[in-house]
Amino acid sequence: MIHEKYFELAKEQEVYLSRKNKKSDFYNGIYDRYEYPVLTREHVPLTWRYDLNKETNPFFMERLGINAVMNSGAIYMNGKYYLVVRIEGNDRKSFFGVAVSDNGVDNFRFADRPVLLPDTCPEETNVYDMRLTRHEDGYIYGVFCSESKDTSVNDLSAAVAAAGIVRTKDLVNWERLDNLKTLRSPQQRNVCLHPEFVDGKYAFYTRPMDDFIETGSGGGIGFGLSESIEHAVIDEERMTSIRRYHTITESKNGAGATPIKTDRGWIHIAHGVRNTAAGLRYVIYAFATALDDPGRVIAEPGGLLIGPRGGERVGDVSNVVFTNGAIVNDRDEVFIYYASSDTRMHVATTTLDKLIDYVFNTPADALRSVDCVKQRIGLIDGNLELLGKTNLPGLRGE
Ligand code: BGC
Ligand code: BMA
Repeated sequence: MIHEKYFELAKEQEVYLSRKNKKSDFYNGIYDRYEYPVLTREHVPLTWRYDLNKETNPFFMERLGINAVMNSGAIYMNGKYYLVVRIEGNDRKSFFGVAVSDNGVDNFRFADRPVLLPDTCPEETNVYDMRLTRHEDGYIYGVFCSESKDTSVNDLSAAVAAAGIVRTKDLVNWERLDNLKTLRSPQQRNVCLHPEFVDGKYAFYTRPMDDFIETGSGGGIGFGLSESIEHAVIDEERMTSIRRYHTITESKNGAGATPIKTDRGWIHIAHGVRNTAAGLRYVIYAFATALDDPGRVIAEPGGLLIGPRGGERVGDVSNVVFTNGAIVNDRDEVFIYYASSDTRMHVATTTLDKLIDYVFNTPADALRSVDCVKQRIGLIDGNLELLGKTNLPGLRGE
């Protein structure tokens, strides 16, 4: 017999899922933010969490709770917006779930069941953060972090991060391929497959790391080619967007959404990390690479594109925004899906024109305070001239 509480919760959940989202009053001219998150743990079907049977679950308890919903890959298919999101159980293990919406900003619904990846990697403990790439070879690829225990050292928390690769045509049937091998980097996280062949090869954005947390000598987001996708191997990784002292990428950076092709270049929406007394702070930034060489940076606006604001700052891993998926729809509208504080998913929307303008016309980081002030005074002087004033009111020395 179905527990009566189920019907009550199902009704409440339906109200929550069908709530209309609206743009918030945040303004920067670059993108819009939204009032509500697009996916939270409350979106996860009740059937994934509760045993509905009154005989076996008389108190209607969550038997397998969900802790968080975050860091999703994204793809536009048949006019709909699909997210392959990282779902973290109360047991700290993550897995992937597919959710779909008609408009990309609300009413996301999960498929009946989460994704069950082929179990080809017995040592793998956790999987997360899938980047989806519609490749010109005809497949949709998912590249994700595959984490295993590092048994070579006597440290319970030591782990190894590698890039797992799956492919699908329908987001239902998934074929698992070999993990990516990078011959010169012991660990990899935040790997993303480029949508097109480069010199006839599969091209990956990588994030070379010396160990599980520290990128060490890894200087930033790498780029490397592989002959095969079934047994992907990268020998040399060259650097694209690099980490720099006293910028938003000082501690780490990594590829985010699959690059977006535009007339001016490939636009990348990535993440940068700096260390603070309150722990690592993750923000989202953007850069562009050349159409004829997607590993070469041709524009990099200074500073962050999206930083954690208000309630976004609070969660399991506070002070984090993180993206691994964006969608451009058939009207050239852009949907940047990002998670806040490893807890919930949001969307920021813009257009391709605005994104191009942002990436190519925002000044680069001048790297030193004095040069940054000069940059800003240049902006102010232009404005004052336009306004017909030569100095600020009250400071004219009159
Ligand atoms: C967590 C990730 C995190 C990584 C590095 C993993 O165990 O699941 O969310 O990014 O550690 O801190
Ligand atoms: C990482 C990522 C994410 C996560 C972030 C903050 O290194 O791979 O999974 O959002 O840390 O915890």
